[in-house]
Amino acid sequence: MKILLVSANTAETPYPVYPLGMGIVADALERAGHEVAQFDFLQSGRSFEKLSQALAAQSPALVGISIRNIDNVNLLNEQHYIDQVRQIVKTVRAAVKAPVVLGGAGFSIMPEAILDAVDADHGIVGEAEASVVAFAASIERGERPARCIRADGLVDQAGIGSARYDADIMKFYLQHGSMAGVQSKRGCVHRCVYCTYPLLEGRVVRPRPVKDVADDIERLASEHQAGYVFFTDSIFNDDGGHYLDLLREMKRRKLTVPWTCFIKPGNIMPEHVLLMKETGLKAVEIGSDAASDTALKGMGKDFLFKDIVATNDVFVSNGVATANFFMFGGPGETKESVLEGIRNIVALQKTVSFMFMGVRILPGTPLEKIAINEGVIRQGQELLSSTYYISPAFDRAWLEQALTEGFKDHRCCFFPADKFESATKFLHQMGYAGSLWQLLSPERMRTRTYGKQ
Ligand code: B12
Repeated sequence: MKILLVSANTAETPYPVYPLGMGIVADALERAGHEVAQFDFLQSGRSFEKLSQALAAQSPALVGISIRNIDNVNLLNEQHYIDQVRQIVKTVRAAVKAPVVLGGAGFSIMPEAILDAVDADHGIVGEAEASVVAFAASIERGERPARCIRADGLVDQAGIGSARYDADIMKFYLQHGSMAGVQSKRGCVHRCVYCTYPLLEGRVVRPRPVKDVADDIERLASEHQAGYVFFTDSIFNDDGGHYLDLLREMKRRKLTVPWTCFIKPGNIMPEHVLLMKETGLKAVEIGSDAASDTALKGMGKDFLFKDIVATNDVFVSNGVATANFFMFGGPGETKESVLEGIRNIVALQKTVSFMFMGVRILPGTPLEKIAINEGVIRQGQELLSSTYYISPAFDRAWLEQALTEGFKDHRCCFFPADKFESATKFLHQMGYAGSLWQLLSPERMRTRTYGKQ
């Protein structure tokens, strides 16, 4: 059967991101014998006309739309992406009779609301390697599957797909500052109150076979000339240490393509950093998330601010660039903890810090319950239009003022977090890859940590 997959994501902040989920779905469907074409709406220049042309050229019997982002989770500069998906669905309907199925991380967070908002026929919640194949078979048999499909369970670790990286789409992303995405595991065991990762990926860590992951990296380097890899795992340094097995395999194969990842503060030893560096690590994004012990506790974190300091130090002292990301205004946050957090961040050595104000409330998270209990939202309130939690201990204006004042004289502290990105858009268009925050602190970067593709 002919299937057209469309990546609807057009977000360019902090940089355009290769549509990895669509690539994995494409691979699963092709292996099942379907003829699959991939269309990237950002690469097309957000052109509905080009989409209509692709539909006319392929005449698909099924159209799948990948929805990665609902919004940009930035209260101070809100961007919403679902209206654009509705336009994409409308364009598909005008061109072909094929049923439209939705999927993707953004979709899976609030499937029913998005199905209604964009008027699609079906949606598949969660990881789709197996479920999309069963769904396509059912469409091919002329059946009418359920509107919203939830897989019975998670795919096993060997079943986590490798993406069919499309050469033209990859070229576009590499030329526009993206890194090539590779996923090495799924699952999150932590209980951060605001986070959807356990809902999307399950609560048990499922590492992919290290051979498969290393093969992906080799393929990206040799076939796509990828000069920088991003491990898209929600946390790279899992507590079980599976990431060390992958690093050993990369070392055995002498893989040294520059790479970066998300790190959770807490369990990193100098020997781990050295192994990471030997395999190409250049920079890490530390998921610090809150800046005082009070705020960390309120966010459900199992580490303290001293662990953030130690993790930052172990990378920096070994020549790896770091960025830290913080949210202010979460549950339990007080005026005192905000001011303490600002002092803590300013004192954090040799790093770049990005600050967000307010915490996006997403369905199914503990934060949704907290917000209902505190009267911030109503039971059953729709959350598609972005809704943020700000601690009742202060008002929004006070928090914005405190953060603006607190960080205004600090070159490496960015509030709002996207302040830095307008400056880097130009560099991304020139083909410089990744989160260019490393450029900010050249004296901290003895090694070159970014590269023109
Ligand atoms: C890694 C990551 C990043 C990295 C990406 C690096 C890179 N080079 O790829 C960085 C740090 C850059 C980033 C940035 C942002 N991110 Co982010 N990111 C993630 C994360 C952790 C993993 C995404 C990923 O690649 N997963 C691996 C792929 C394979 O999985 P997948 O896409 O979900 O695909 C599977 C299924 O969804 C499904 N599927 C996918 N497509 C389709 C299509 C069809 C038809 C079907 C049936 C199924 C299907 O099948 C796939 C295989 O099983 C997710 C959270 C998560 N755990 O998913 C957030 C997440 C996607 N990000 C999110 C957001 C908001 C952002 C930002 C807007 C934040 C910001 N303000 O900067 C930006 C946007 C960037 C951009 N240009 O789009 C949100 C989106 C939800 C929302 N609120 O809108 C998520 C879900 C996190 C969250 N808050 O809950 N992100």
